[in-house]
Amino acid sequence: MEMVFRWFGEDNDHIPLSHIKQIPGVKGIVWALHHIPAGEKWTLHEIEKVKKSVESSGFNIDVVESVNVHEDIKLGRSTRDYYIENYKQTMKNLAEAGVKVICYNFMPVFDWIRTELFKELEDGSTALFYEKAKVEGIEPDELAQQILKEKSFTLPGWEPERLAKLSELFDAYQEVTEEMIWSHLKYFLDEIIPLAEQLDIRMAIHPDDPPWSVFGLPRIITNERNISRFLNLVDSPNNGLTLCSGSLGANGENDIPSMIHKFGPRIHFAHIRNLKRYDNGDFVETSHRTEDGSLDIYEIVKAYRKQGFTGYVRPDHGRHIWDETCRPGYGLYDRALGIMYIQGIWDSLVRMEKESQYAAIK
Ligand code: CS2
Ligand code: MN
Repeated sequence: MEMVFRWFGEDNDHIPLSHIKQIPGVKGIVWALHHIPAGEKWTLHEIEKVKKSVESSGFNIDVVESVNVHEDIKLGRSTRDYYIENYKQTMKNLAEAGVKVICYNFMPVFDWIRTELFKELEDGSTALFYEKAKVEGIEPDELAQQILKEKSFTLPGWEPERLAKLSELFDAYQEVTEEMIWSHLKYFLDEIIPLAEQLDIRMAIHPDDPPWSVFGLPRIITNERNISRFLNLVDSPNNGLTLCSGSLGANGENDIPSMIHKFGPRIHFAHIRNLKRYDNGDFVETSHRTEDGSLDIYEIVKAYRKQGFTGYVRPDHGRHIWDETCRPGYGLYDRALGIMYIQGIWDSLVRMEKESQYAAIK
């Protein structure tokens, strides 16, 4: 397991790399060119700039999250080939710079969805919250307005160019069924996975967050059965997963440790976080600690250890604590606590294995 930390860039993140360096065990920065709209090429020149600052701070740039997929590709429009060519060029440039894993998603229109970004928890910290009834009773653009009223940060997944075209996009998806999304995804994979094999890049799709249909939009990367189907669309080790415990775990029927065992070597990137599910379908993000949420983070880390997981892992989101002013989910403090919890479990599992081997020899 290699610990990495998401960082939004020199001008776009309040956390300096030197502070990330003080979190024990972090080897790499998860990054992206956030200013480049989906569908446009990432030039080698722009990539090299990030590489320089990240590497000079003592981190690797092995993991990118995300190279976003243009809506025309998801919609299967005739213009998709143009955007796929751009995507391939970006992959080539990233490979040239030394990138190993590209995280992306295939969610129509929206990336993740929440109804509140700073919901107060019992201990006075705040966290991302999803209220089912609210999503069911609101128009998507109204929710977007509410979410974005706090203008002090940019939100990945809620980029202005995406929101500017909201109603046009909703119209375009009217006729698009889940089966059509599957076939558009297959078309995309047939194009990019052979190139990923040549370049030695591992593609890692992120599950849909939350893992169910929202606003009537089709969503397919939602459960074990669908993930198996996804992996078989193109059965190559380079066609893999970002296994996000918090995204999939919003549905209590998703058994994350069992997925880790089932998909083992196809998981290239692990997102680990906890959340608390309520009976009415709401959920709130919590600290990583098993006792604080509905997911058994101990069992999740144990499943990775048993799989001999050597991929990348990040703490995904954290709460906002100690009065930190930060981008929702992406503060320094709680993600650092999450890292220490994950590493604490991992290290004690390693020690227990050694001790039992030692006992067996004696
Ligand atoms: C992330 C997603 O910030 C987040 O909530 O989990 O935006 C994630 O980066 C993308 O879905 C991955 O493509
Ligand atoms: Mn995630």
